[in-house]
Amino acid sequence: MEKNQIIENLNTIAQLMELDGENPFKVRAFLNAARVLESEARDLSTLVKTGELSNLQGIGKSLTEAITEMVQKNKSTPLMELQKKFPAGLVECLKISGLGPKKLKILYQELGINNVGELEYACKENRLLGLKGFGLKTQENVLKGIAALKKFQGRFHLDMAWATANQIVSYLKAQHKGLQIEVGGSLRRWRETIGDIDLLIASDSSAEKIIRTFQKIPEREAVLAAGPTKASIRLQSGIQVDLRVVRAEEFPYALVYFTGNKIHNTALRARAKDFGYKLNEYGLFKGTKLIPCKTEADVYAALELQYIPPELREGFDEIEIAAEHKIPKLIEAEDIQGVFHVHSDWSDGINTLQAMQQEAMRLGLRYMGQSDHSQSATYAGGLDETRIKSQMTEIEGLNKKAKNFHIFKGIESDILADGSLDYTPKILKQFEFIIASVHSRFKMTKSQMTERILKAIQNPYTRILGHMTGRLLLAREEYEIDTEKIIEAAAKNRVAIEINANPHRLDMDWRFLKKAKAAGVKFFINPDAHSTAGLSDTWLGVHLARKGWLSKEDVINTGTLAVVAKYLSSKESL
Ligand code: DGT
Ligand code: CA
Ligand code: CA
Ligand code: ZN
Repeated sequence: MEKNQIIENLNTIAQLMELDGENPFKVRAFLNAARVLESEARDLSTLVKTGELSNLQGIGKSLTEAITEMVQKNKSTPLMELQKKFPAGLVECLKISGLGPKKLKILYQELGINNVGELEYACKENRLLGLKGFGLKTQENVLKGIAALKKFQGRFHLDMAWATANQIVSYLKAQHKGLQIEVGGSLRRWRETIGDIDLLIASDSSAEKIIRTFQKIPEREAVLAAGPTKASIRLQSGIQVDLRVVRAEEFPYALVYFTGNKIHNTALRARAKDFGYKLNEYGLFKGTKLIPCKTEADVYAALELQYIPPELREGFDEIEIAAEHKIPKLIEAEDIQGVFHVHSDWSDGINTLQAMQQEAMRLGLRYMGQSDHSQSATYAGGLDETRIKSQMTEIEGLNKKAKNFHIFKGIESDILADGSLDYTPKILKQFEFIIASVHSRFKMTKSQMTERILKAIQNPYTRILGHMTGRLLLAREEYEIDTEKIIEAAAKNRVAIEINANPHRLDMDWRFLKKAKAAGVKFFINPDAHSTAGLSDTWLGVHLARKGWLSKEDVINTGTLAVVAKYLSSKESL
């Protein structure tokens, strides 16, 4: 084993020992040994052979053994033993700068954090704030440390990718007035996670100048490739950006080419071939003659297809359906009239109810469904009966004062392990709506978890099923469930399914929306906001709904206040 690796292992052993509650002297001995080796110029294997190792300052019997094993056998028993005691993901958390083993131990024990993704999500939900020795500053530092670590992970959340893309587009437009530029690739298709950002520019004469500007963007970390019409850079955040410049005439064809996924694009080229054409990024040709198109819609029309919105270009059945001109009018951002699933500082949000109300009004919304956590969610400041009453009084006061805006009184009730909701019926019936969500005990078998959720759906008080699969994108796999059974039960019991628009969730998965719609399910697009800023995630959810082929009519919170109020009171009286 190389010396550098040995030093790293000694440090890791020390950190894991501390996590394990080992005697501080022993921990320090390992840290000290790592430092001694760093400043030791002589060859380690020689020191081992001659027995000189144990003469070094502070290197006693157990350290001599540990180092000798690494040098001679290329492994470390103490390290392996310690690693067995903790989830691998937790060990990974030790790499987060600014987060030492002492703090990590608290997070592991108090919040059940198992990996970096869970930790990031816990920060976003302000879970750290209630812990002893933690504050807003620590939470921010942990998030910064995670961002640094994730640079090397390879995929990125949708919100971060869009923020980055918009920033680059503004930068380029500021330097090149009137620039025609579009985002392409998975980002334009609004995939839930993004590999890299693809940008497409139309320019007949300034390609090289634009490429030069692009390479000079202040956030760059490295230029990976650069030619006369294309370039790739990596930003400090770790995300890669591919830029391509085409002639103005080629732009619509190139945009089609750089937006659809491979399956969609291949099917499109095959269709062009059936028409006796050839389609590529430079144009649609009959022989050598270009079939003129000014827009993407023209390209689709030339292939006798209805325009296919980017979100649908995933290579399922969109081309067949476009050929029959049967793609429905998809939901749009302006259709949203209000939001449900909002947290405040009554539980784990960071803003007051009033601040959430003001922000929702500023966003042009007409109503908000307040749903803090229920009593079992002690980690999130869940509400007991007394606090529910006080919150309801506050909401009534806010409602009296606000014209043209209404807060519905609700709760996000934990679905307990046995499938029941988190309060007695006497309390449950005081709410105007209940979102039922799983927040604990994720590791059940598929049939147990399905039964648990089915029972919650059958509960007459449940109106919305929250973040159905429990996935945390790039962090935690979804729990296993029988999706079809759940969809069927939701339709039958008139329980709406949430499209959770939080960029870490985007759950239920858009791939099942079409099926759920066909079964008769209705949806809510919910921000699951834990701060005023979080309310705007709603519009990410709109694009995910579009990916699932949903229209305005499928989504309850596109209705007016009166319609939604009627919907909420219309289920069999309880
Ligand atoms: P990503 O970046 O992994 O999230 O996914 P995409 O879909 O953005 O993939 P990317 O960046 O490799 O490609 C960008 C776009 O260009 C994507 O819409 C597919 C298209 N594309 C790239 N290379 C080819 C190709 O060789 N053939 C075809 N038909 N399309 C391609
Ligand atoms: Ca891409
Ligand atoms: Ca790319
Ligand atoms: Zn939740």
